[in-house]
Amino acid sequence: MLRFVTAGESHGPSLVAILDGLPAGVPIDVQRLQQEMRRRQLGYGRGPRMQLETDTVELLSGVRRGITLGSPVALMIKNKDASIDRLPVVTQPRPGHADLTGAIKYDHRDIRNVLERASARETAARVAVGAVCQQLLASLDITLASHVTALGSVRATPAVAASATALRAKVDGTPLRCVDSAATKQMIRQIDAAVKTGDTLGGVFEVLAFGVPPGLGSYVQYDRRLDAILGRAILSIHAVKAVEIGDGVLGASLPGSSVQDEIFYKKGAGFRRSSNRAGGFEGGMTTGQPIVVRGFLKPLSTLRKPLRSVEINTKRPVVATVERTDVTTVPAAGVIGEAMIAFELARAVLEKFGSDSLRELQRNHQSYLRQVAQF
Ligand code: EPS
Repeated sequence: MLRFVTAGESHGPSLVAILDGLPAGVPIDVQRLQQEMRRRQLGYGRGPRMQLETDTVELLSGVRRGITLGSPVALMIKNKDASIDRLPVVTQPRPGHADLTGAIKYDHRDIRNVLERASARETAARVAVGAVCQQLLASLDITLASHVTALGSVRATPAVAASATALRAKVDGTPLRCVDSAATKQMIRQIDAAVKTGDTLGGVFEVLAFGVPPGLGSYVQYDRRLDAILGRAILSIHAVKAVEIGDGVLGASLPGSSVQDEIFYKKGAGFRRSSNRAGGFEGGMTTGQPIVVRGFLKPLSTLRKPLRSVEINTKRPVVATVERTDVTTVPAAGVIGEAMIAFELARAVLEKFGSDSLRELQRNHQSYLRQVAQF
């Protein structure tokens, strides 16, 4: 079973992740890992911390001469800002962050003990894990990309992408990882306005996965439904408050005849659909069409224009602590979304094709694809 844990505080010495359960024989390209880390740091509206950090990944175990060994892979990202022991005590919780409930739950009188771990900096470790998983998936021709579909009140025109490579090429060099350049300009204007007022902005990112075989996940038990698993994975990302798969939200207000993807068959080409409103899932299983998952982020809760709060010792009304922060992280959240989906897909693939080595995995995968083609 593929699993991972992360450790590390935002301003501690480093972030660490252990990814356990990878098959042996997977080539790991460290340069490509590094590119994924860099993608998480980009985006107009990110704060000064991203100028400071390089988010360099060190592979500590589980990989030898660029190939996985089948043993746990440990990854480390050293923090340049490792000032945790010098940072002041925090006693004025920020509404919307983990501050107050975290302090109550763990009985901390210094909220810094909560916010250091609750910080979205932890997602750097997740992106490192996801980047390794993407390399495993690439060996089965499963590829992922993401883009921003809305930021603040601005919505982008939907992206039409035939492949992850095409979508990445379209968005990764743009300031907000968005296909719509006119919408990007408006988004930038909103970010600039939020900088002036000390506010923050949320938005929506979309993750797509291409080349996914039909039949990952299962309808037979609630906890084997892969769409539900992906929903949890996306909701686990900081500030995400809602998830959508395919046209899920729109579909709720339409008649059934306008929502399902009709089935066609052509000799030689097999079964096909002319639409993908289901976002690649029916009955909790992948259909073989691209997976389309969206994450909806609330605006970040660290505000330079702080909201009303209460000092936890005196119980007097105050305004919340002002921490250095980003104005928006929606472009980065898409990259984190990719990492989380990559991890869950890698896990589902390994569960279905059970494998200790890449060779065995590729053989089982190919044999299943032949079976599917003959159905
Ligand atoms: C982040 C690092 C953090 C924040 C952000 C994400 O760095 P610092 O706290 O030093 O500015 O920029 O964290 C949050 C938005 C949050 O709410 O915790 C990162 O590496 O992504």
